[in-house]
Amino acid sequence: MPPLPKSFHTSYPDADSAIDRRIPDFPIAQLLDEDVYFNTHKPPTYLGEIEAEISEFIDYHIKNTGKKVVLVTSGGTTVPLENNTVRFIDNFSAGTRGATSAEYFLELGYAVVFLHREFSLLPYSRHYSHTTNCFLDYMTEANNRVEINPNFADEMLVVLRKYNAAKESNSLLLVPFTTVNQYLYTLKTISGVLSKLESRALFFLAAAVSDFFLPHSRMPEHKIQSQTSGTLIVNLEQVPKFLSRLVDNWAPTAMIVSFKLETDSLILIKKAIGALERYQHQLVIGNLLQTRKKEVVFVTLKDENWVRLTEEQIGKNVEIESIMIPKVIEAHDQWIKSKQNN
Ligand code: PAZ
Repeated sequence: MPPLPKSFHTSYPDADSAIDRRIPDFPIAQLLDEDVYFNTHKPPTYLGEIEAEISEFIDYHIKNTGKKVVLVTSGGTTVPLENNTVRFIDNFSAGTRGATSAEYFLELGYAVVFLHREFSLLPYSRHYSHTTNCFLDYMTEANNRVEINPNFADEMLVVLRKYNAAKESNSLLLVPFTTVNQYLYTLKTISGVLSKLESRALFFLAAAVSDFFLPHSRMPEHKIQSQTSGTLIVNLEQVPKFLSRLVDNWAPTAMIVSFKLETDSLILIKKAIGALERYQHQLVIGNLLQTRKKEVVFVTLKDENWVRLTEEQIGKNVEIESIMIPKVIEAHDQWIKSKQNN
C-alpha cells in the first residue's frame, strides 16, 4: 500500500509558536547546553505523530523481519530568522549522499528511517526529481496513450523494481524536517525509539546540520523590516553538540557514524579525529566539498582509509556510496558481534 500523505509540512512556519517572551533568553554556554536547548525551544507540534509512525515501523521489523535498522539523515537544516519565516539561513546540501546511501542500505537488507530535509532528494525518486529534464521528458505519446520514453525505460525498470521491493517489504520510512529545531527534536525522538534495537541500530548522520542558530527568544515574530535599521546584524548562538548526547544517552549501544565536511584538505583528518575523541563514537567519514562524490575517508581512532573512485569507475557513473555502504555494514556487523561478546 502506498504510504499515506503526511498531515503536515515541515516547511510551513509553526503558527502556534508565535514569539513567547516568557521563555528566558538563551543563556551563554553552560555545562548542559543540550538540556538548556530543549528547555528553551518548543518541540514541533507534529512530533507525537512522527513518534507513533516510527514506533510502528520499528515494532513491525522487530516482529516480522528481524532486519537491522539504519537511520540515515540527509540534506541541510535551515535557521529561520523570523518566526513567521520569510528569511532563513540555509546550506548547499541537496541530500545526494543520504538518498543514494539509503538505496544501498535497502538493497543490502536494512530497514531505513530516512530523516531528510523536506523536498530534498529522496531514495529512488532522486533519479528523476531534481534533474534538468522536465518529468514529461521521460514520457512519450504512442497510440493516444502516455508511455515511458524508450530511451529511459530500461534504466527506469531497474529503479522501479528496487523501489517496489522497498515499498512492499515496508523497509523505508520517510521522515521530514526543515529547521534545525525540527531536526534536533526529531533526531532525539527517533533515537529513543531506535535504542530498542540496541547494537542492531545504526546511525548514519550525513545531514548538513547548522552549527549556528537564532534562539527562539531572540527571534522576531514578523518579517524583519528593511526601513528600521538599514543594515542587518544577526547574532547567532552555537548549536549545542548533540552527538555527545546521542552517544552517551539517547542510543548508547547503537553504532554511530558521523560525517565531517571540510573545504580545506589540510584539516580534514585532524577534525575527524577531533570529533572521535570528543564524542567517542565509532566512525567518522570525512569528505571535502570539492571532491565528495569521488573520494571519502573512513577515520577511526586506529586508522584512516580512503575510498576513491577510479577514472574508469567515474566514466561508468559508479556511485561512491555503492563502495562505502558495504564497508559501513561490515563495520556495523563487527560492532554487533563485539556487543554480543560482551
Ligand atoms: O547532500 P550532498 O550529497 O550534496 O552533501 C553531502 C554532505 C557533504 C553534506 C555529507 O557528505 C556530509 O559531509 N555531511 C556532514 C556535514 C557536516 O560536516 O556537518
